[in-house]
Amino acid sequence: MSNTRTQTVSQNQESMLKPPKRYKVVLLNDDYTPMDFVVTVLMEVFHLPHTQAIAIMLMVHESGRGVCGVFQKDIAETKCNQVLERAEAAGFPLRCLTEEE
Ligand code: TYC
Repeated sequence: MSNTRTQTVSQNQESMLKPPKRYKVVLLNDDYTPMDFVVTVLMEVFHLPHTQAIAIMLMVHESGRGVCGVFQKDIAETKCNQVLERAEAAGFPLRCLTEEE
């Protein structure tokens, strides 16, 4: 049985050896957000080229959801919040979430 100190040390060693968890930013479809708004958000928040932003938007439109990118946790959450803030500011019900890979 390990005491608190050895447990902390071994947890730290483990986190040093393992690659950090990665998180998908997932965009969800809705019936109201305009396609060009989604494309602009994808280009500006995820720095995607126009062709790729259109491809992801159409994937979400046709299948219900799509992955915008995969990042470390804090970056994924920041990008997700940026999408939600832009949608709310523009009055669109665009939804976005993060998911462990
Ligand atoms: N379904 C929307 C429309 O027809 C477009 C859309 C695409 C909305 C992707 C959200 O994440 C989304 N205007």
